[in-house]
Amino acid sequence: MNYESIRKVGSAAAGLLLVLAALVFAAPQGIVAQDAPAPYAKSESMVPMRDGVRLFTRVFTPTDTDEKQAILMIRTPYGIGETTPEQIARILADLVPDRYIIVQQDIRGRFKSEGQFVMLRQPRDRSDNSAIDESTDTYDTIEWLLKNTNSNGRVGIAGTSYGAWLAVMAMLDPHPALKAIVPQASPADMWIGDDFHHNGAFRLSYGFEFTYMMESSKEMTNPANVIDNYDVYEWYLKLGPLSNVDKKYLHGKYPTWNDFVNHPDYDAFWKRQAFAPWLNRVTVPTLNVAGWWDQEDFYGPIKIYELLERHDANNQNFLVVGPWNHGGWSRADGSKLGPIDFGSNTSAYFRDEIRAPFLRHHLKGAPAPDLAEALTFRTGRNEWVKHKAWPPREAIEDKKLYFREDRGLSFEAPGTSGDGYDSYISDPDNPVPYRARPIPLRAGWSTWLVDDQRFATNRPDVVTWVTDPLEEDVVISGKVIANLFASTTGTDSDWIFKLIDVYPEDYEADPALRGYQLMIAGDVFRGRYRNSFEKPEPIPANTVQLYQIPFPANDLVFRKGHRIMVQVQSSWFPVIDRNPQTFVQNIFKATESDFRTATQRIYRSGRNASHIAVPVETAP
Ligand code: PG9
Repeated sequence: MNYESIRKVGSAAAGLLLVLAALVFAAPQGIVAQDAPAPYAKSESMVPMRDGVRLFTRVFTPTDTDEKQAILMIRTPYGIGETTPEQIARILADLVPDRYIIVQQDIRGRFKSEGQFVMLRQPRDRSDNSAIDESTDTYDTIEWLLKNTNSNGRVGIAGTSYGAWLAVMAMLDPHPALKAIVPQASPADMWIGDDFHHNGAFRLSYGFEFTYMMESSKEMTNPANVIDNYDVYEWYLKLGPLSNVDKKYLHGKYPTWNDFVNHPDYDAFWKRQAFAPWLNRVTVPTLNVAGWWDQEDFYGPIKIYELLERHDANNQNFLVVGPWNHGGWSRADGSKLGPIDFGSNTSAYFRDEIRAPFLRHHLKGAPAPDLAEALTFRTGRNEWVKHKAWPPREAIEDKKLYFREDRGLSFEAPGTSGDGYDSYISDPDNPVPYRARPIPLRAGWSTWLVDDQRFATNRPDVVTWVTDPLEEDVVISGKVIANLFASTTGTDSDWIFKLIDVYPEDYEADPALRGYQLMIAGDVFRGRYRNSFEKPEPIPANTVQLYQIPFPANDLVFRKGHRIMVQVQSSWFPVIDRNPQTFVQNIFKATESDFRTATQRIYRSGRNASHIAVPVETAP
């Protein structure tokens, strides 16, 4: 698909959008092969929507058969480019044998399509008959395709990230011909856990760069136009408070940035954009796909699966989670992510054994594949595990892993008295980088979640607790929740929690991984929202408060001989904006003088025993 033109954008776009939806779904990246002549004829049309706006649409029709075929549709805001039949055949290689009619479309307001683009356009007001949204645009396109192609009357939609979100939107009021969707890493809630915020903390580098890239024009604009430091950490630090973004660069002209500024809290705007209010029935068989190390949208696919599952009386909703980054299921070789080896080609397995049979069944009438309710790749042991339910309910014991004295971590609870704590100073002028510096605009974004955390471990503003080497494997399967009892001398604070798998010093399987600190879960919580996401409150200074950081899902084995580590810190820059550490009503409007150093304490005994709640699988 359009990844050629995205490549031209280069820089952050290439990093942020490496796999971009553009690749949408199969796109085995990294295959450099001579394109063989492909059995597709290509045609392009401006397809009219109900309000008269026309969307640029390309249809690839199989030329080596006269039979009616199913339609596989891909919609994107990233531009469908100049794709040739040969390119589409290469990108969707695993689906070519099934001879789908393949349809690509630029969504409303993007690239060659007419109309106005709205970032994650909210579902329309159904009382207004003239209203449109992505659901109606998909409906109208399907209606046109049924009349203008030699189809068997069945349509599937797949996509990655924004393209996945569009696929989920299509199921809100589905066209009756829509028979299957495969959303891969769809966001579900941009304030709680996907691209733009996590638990109220703003994802600064992503939020700024994505907005600039998408809303400077109808096409993609390179953030390197404005980000001129090699080390983006330095650029964002020099930027100062968020209010400088408009003063220096965006000047109130970027709708998405304006939304960030005008909706700092979890208000009706974010709730209406999220999927929770809308996914109250399963209208179309859905294969939800997520990656354990997805640097953009991991919350989304798990949340969508869970929302649909509440209404899945006919067993049409499935979940697959693999050891992937954002789009990793599309890579030619899914046996590694960064330096971590998974022992088999996990992406090819997913494409060939899960996705293709799922689509073949629903779109071509092939026998139903034996799909597990939830299929997860259990890292550490490197095996696919079939679950009857997600999160799993059988053979699970809820345990607590406690922060202990001497920076220890243990399943043994501390005493019931005392007020032991560990402490650090958080300085907004010297925030903890989220990756080892320098942090270039281009490289490393797509794999930063598997970076070795040793660069952070010895910083004085990062506190680390670690177990002894494990005497036996510890299998964690389900939902992990960090429970931090913490105080600050300030009146607002961020709490970043990381759960880390520490490889043995004498790791023989791969000497390059000796002592490696692999993050297997990490997230931020903005302290002002501890009682309510809707109504932020100052934190009472020097008072212990409980902060809970839930993780969407985990399934892994901490191997015998490894150690389990946790880290807590109060900044993660510039992936997360700096908290002023002084309560202000709207951090997007904070000024330089609001930013203050704070002394943080993490408590670990008595009533304030910080711990992680972990679902541990008991031996079968
Ligand atoms: N993570 C990207 C995105 C999706 C939806 C909204 C904003 C950004 C993407 O890869 O498409």
